[in-house]
Amino acid sequence: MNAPLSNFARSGRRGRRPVQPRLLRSPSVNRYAQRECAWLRRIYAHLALLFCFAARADLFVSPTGSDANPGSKAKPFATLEHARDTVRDLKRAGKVHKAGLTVWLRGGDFLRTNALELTAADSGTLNGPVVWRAYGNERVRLLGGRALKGFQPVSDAAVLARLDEAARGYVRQIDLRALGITNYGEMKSRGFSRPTTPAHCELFFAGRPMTLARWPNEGAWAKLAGFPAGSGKGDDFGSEIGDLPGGFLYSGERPRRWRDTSDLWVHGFWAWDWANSYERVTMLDLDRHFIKTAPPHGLYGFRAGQRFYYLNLLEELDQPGEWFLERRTGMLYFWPPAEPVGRDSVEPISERSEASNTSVSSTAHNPDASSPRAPSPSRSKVGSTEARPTAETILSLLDQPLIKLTDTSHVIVRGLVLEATRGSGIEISGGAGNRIMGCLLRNIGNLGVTINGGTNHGVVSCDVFETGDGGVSLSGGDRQTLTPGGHFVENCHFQRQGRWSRCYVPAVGMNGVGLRASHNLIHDHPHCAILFTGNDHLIEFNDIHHIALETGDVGAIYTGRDYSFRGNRIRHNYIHETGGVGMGSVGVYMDDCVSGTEVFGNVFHKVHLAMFIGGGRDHRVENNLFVDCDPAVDADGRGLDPSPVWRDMVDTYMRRQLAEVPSALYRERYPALKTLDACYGPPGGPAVVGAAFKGVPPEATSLRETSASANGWSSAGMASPRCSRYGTTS
Ligand SMILES: [Ca+2]
Repeated sequence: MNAPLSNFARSGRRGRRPVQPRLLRSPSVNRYAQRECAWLRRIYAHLALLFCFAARADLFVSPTGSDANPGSKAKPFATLEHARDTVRDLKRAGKVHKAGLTVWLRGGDFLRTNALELTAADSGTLNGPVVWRAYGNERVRLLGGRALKGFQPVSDAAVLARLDEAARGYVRQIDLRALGITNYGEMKSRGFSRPTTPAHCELFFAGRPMTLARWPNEGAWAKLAGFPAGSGKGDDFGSEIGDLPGGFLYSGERPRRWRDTSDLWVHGFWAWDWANSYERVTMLDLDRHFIKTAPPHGLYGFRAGQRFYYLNLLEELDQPGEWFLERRTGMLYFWPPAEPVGRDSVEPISERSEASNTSVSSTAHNPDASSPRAPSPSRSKVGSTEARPTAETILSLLDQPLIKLTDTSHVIVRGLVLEATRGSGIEISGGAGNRIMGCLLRNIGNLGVTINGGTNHGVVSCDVFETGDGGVSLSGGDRQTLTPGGHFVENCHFQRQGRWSRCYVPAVGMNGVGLRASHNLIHDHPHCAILFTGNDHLIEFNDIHHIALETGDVGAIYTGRDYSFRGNRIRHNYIHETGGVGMGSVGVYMDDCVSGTEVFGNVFHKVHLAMFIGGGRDHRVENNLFVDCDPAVDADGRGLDPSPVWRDMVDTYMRRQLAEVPSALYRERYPALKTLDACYGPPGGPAVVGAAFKGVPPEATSLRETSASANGWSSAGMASPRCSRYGTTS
């Protein structure tokens, strides 16, 4: 679980060093040098003029500046909004150089109480972007939270009596109301099939999220004892689960310790190891060992033996790193970790750079990764996440994105730290050609970056750590016309996504047409690394490991349930050492009859099931390397299975999905779709329905030129697949 980072995301070529003053030193005394230097001086003079002209419109902002200043380097503005408005004025006055304009952010924290909102009025041009960028190596942070200072020992005897004896000497308290903090956000039911909503306030210490006091402690689970007689229902797979409104039964007497359960929550994988949710407890019956949760309830039910834990309990604040907020009084209780920094705690960018005595060390200073390159396994000394401790304690407050771009084009956000919002780091909707480059986004309530619509936006060389939901979500392109969106995520490092929502909150999510995820390092995820829907996506050269750490029946790269998701390519990825609970994990998971994916040249190492084809057709699985996988490739024929759950899927759901895309265009682009006519009938009818419909066989998948060192490299479950070719094992 704690494997060393390969750090290939950091291993790209280094950016240019800034121009150093030594270039302008006095020339040496020899005549040749004097002539050369006279010539050079003329060049420098021209360059200086050029820089002067180019820099004329550049603006500077500093947390210690003033909006009464002219926005120069010597007299910077104070607020990002004033800089934005000044850029608008310059644009209107035609004073922006054709090569663009840079808003330089000087070092320090910009405390954000609202999103920095950019619109079409703030756009640059293709050759003249508007750049919002950290100055030099200075540490520039857009902070959505507030540093808490002044923790005191707990003195209230009633509170001490509620704390575990072992914790009493260590728990500290701070009065948030006295600090003027009264908006704590709402704890909401989050998880599988729940909407994305801003997080409640969260506590971060030394750059890492702390744990809301829980039982059992992190890494352990309680097991659901069952459900009341009479509340059971079928789970579609032959077993019985308890109806959600009917509540569930627990075992043991731990809840008898709790004095106040008015804001008690439970988090569990209630029926399946891939569907979790947080639920507020509305009834705790100590005698019946019975719990009821608040509506609206989730999708499934309560199954005996499934994992869950209790959270948000003062009495369970019993180890370093746990905290609890008494919302009625605004008193926050916290046991600070004795050793404040874990292995992956990350210092601010500038400190990392200073420590390594180089200006171009981290990804934040190496955003010029515009072309593909081979990953390197070497560990970058300067990119090391073995960080020096800081004891900063931050509570997230902002419930919006830190930066929001709406219909904005050709804006570059570069080299910033975005931290501690309850919402997402950056939201982009509409527009074209924006870049998020070399930023560190961490301790975010929702997602790092969301991109909805528009074209050709890119997230490049960013570190995205500790997000409550996903990492980067790309949505773009048009499935009705198969027009590509062109968004991409490249050379980024993702770790510990899904801190709160756990399932289906991938490091990279792609939805639409023609999107790309390449050269990313993704690890330490409870569920899947890359999840996509739609067409013509490219997923290549990603290094993915230690995913599915808390879930089962999940793929590192995952999609499913649509015969029209075609033209997707999964190439040259390295997927290794994946986790998996219960049913385990899959490397490339083509679920529920999804079809027509190219899986080429990937390396799978120590993945339970490397390549799974769940009933799909027309896949091309070629030239992959499987090492220590069990098995290498598995396929089934669920599209032919007559049981209702599968027959309904292909007869109702898949038929409807096919009807939602233009048939002629799709048949032209993906000719293999025509072979479905034998199952469903041709376009325009007559449709094959009712008893005549016999399901959809898993035909025409190509498996070849594949090497495997595994315990059996191909097996088949359910109805037997009819793959057209099989290679030989080696
Ligand atoms: Ca605890």
